Amino acid sequence: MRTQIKQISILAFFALAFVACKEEKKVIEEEVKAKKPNIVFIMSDDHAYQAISAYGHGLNNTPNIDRIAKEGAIFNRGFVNNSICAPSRAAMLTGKHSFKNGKVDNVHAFNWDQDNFAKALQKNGYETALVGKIHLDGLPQGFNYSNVLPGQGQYYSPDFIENGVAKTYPGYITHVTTDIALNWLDTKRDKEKPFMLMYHQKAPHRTWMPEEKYLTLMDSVTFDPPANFFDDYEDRPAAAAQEMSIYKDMDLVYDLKMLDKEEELKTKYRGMFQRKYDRMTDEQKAAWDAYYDPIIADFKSKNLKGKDLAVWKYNRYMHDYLRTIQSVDDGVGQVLDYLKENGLEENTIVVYTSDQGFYLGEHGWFDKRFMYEESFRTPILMKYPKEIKPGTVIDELVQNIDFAPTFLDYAGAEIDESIQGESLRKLVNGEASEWRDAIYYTFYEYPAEHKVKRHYGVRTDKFKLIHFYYDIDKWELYDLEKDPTEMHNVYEDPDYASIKKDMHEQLEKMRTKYGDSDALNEENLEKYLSKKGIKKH
Ligand code: SGN
Ligand code: CA
Repeated sequence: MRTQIKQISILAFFALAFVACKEEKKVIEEEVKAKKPNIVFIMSDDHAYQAISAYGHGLNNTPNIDRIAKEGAIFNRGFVNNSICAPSRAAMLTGKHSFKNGKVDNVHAFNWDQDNFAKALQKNGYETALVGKIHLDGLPQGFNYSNVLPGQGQYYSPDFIENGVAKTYPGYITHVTTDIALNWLDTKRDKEKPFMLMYHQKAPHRTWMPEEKYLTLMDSVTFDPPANFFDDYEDRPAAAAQEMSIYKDMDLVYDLKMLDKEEELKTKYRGMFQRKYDRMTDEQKAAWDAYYDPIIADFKSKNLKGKDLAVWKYNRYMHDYLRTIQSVDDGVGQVLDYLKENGLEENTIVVYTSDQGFYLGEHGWFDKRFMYEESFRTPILMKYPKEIKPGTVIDELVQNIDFAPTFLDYAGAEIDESIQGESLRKLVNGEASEWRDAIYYTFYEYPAEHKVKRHYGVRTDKFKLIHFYYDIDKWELYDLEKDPTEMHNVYEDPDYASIKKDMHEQLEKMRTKYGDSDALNEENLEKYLSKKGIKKH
């Protein structure tokens, strides 16, 4: 009898222990589930998707950025709302189009008092930081720590503003930015809280100054310009009026580093480049000169003209542009390694994007601004091991206004009704039952540098309709399947009459949905002209 009782109590003990253990496991699982993910939002400035090897254009090799796509998702149709720096950043922070958040151009101040996703994450228990380029004046709001570039920033001996206090760092900007970000992750944040870090590089923004280590990278490679490099802009007067041509507008000294000691190359922006060069240390200058001086001598001896000069300029541009990206890629590798080595990989969402795309010779251009694909589109790569399957490919139309609601969704925070973007969470998990079929675009910065006229438009899966206005009134329609490089404006083509009608309807639908109008355009124009002191055309 005694032994029986003993046996029963032993059994009961194990049964209870088993239940308790199961309970405990469940609690731990729930805790892990409930644990808010960390967010690392990586952005570079003017990084063309053509210059990320994961996109398969074969121009360069970015193994670390590619890791994000391999371990997570790549978006083939990521777009911006407005292809210029500050307005794109404002749209990402607020989740709203430019005409709603008020930051329509690089000229007007951004209103930091409005809601942004960093503020919302803070309210939801996050520790937040902003490091590097933001290009929105005033002390950033929504961050426990900020260390940002004043305006565009400088490649060498960069100035920063740390929590409102100005400071100059020795070294090369891309590394300085990475070091500040890693230092915050490692020593400055409250490790009890989930974190959100915005790690934003200046590179590869103009004027593409590489770091010493990469001065000779891809030196032996000759790049063939894109097929439409010598575009004649037929039936595209806005494209014809631009001043962002590699051949005509790229400055030999400022952009292409032909700062000859004899001072024979007296270009328009020579002095501006001299000031950037002067920020280097003697060692940096020596390394720089050792690379560029022979190129300068060779260039002068050749006396290139016409198409030969255009192709030479294109190659010089590509070399420097791609070299600055290599340092960005190294920084991404360091941050990914840090997350891995510190057990943060599983619970951290990593996004890589740019504030817009960039022309790498398409239509003969550099810069951005236009609603044509190369600058409208932007790279987006995203990983989150807990939810996103490695090797995910997303072909739906997504836009920079989608980042804010995506981060809030993952963080379990409320997504305010005024936010115009959509969370990408279900789309990227393969759980979205429906998705948008069109996206809207606006651009306002004109009259200005590069002379890209004011325009707005709509893009669907296969077509794009654009309206250029102010000192022009021109509609353009593209069949993106038949004409992916947008060389043929079919707006007046009778074969496209019904598509034209559909696209006008789509455009009106978009403008109604987001709350845009000609009256708002007129208002923004008046403000712009008066701020810049320009007389109305
Ligand atoms: C600067 C550049 C332009 C560039 C704008 C906007 N000129 O003005 O080439 O289009 O920035 O770029 S520079 O001489 O200063 O390099 S943005 O990314 O900030 O919007
Ligand atoms: Ca930019």
